Amino acid sequence: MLQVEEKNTINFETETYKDAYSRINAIVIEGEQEAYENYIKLAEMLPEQKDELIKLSKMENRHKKGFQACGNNLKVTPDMEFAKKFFEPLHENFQTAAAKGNVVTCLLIQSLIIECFAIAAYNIYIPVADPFARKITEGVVKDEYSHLNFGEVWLEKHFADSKAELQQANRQNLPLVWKMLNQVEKDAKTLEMQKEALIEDFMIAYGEALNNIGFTTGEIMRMSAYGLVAA
Ligand code: PL3
Ligand code: FE2
Ligand code: FE2
Repeated sequence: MLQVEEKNTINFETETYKDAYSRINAIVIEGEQEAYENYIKLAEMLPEQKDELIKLSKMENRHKKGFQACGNNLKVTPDMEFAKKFFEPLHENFQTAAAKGNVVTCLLIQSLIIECFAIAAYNIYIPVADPFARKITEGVVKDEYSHLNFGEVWLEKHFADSKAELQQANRQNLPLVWKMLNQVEKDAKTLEMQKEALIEDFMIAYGEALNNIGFTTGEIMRMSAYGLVAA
């Protein structure tokens, strides 16, 4: 296949770009921080996988530092207050599930939903990123596939016992992803990232994950539709 180098005409120094970046960058930093905390929690909940999960949490901490450097590089101050609010509903659902010992729900929120969201966002961002951020994001997205894989492998192994909880957790949490996407749509567009592309990539990654875990195509379609119904 012929690869044509895409010409990047974005001016990363305009106030408009930097203003949008202050929120998107904060969302990503907060997302990596949440992921870091969530994997530490999961390590407590799954003592057999403790070492592996602590390793994943450390990767998330490195991702956070990488994205902080991206903001610094563009002389942007991330709006962390905005980002905290952005993640609050998903954060609350994870905390509630963890308090109840619902490890399946915790895995669905972190290793499926958040990781697929990150994979979609980072893949769409890479071609339109500034050269510094592109390098960092390329490294990060590789790790995110391995985090998604952790969730897939565990859930596939425990599929029979997890299926009902997964469907319930999907129904509760997928609509939150659409709400989050709607909130970020305008700023993402300023960074030349289209909402439709984000949705498409998210649904592909999420659908593939559900397939790998053991859901049938019909089940995946029904589970995907819940997000749309409540959007
Ligand atoms: C898990 O390892 C990390 C979780 C991060 C979640 C990021 C979600 C980002 C959604 C916002 C869309 C835009 C942009 C990306 C630019 C880097
Ligand atoms: Fe990450
Ligand atoms: Fe991750």
